[in-house]
Amino acid sequence: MICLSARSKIVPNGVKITITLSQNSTNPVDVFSFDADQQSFNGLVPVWFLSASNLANAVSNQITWIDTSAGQGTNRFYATGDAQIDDDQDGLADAHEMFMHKTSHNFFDTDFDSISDYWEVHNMGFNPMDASDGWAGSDNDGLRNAAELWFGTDINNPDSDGDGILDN
Ligand SMILES: [Ca+2]
Ligand SMILES: [Ca+2]
Ligand SMILES: [Ca+2]
Ligand SMILES: [Ca+2]
Repeated sequence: MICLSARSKIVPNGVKITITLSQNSTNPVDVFSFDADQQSFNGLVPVWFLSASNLANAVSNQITWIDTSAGQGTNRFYATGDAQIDDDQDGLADAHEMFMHKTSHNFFDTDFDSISDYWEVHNMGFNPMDASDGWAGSDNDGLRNAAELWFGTDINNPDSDGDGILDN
């Protein structure tokens, strides 16, 4: 695990985030934020937003970024994460899984519906924490959505190749 530490400071045009990396890391960094209604911190429970991505670690081991969208009167929390570490190699960085998708960074298919977390999030618009979308058959051709992906057929077309025979 790469060690990161960050501190924030209010500057005239927003909030300046200064991230310090461990000496041996050259990986880019993502910044996540969460706006709380009250001044309470709910940790990883809420969905955090990706505020900045792939901030480059240039010469020193410090990265700075200014959040110009930080408004007065909001309680905005920040977190930083390594943009490349991906323990389960599903294509989603550990930090994205933890802060944004709430999926496991140890299982590439957190809900066990046979569709990887990455594919659910980026290609399908499915819920990576709910297996019912992968198991469903959207077009009633007798094939579950996960099987259609496996065979390369269309989940929304019962006869993907138009040969008059259903995909199953
Ligand atoms: Ca992952
Ligand atoms: Ca899945
Ligand atoms: Ca799913
Ligand atoms: Ca189909």
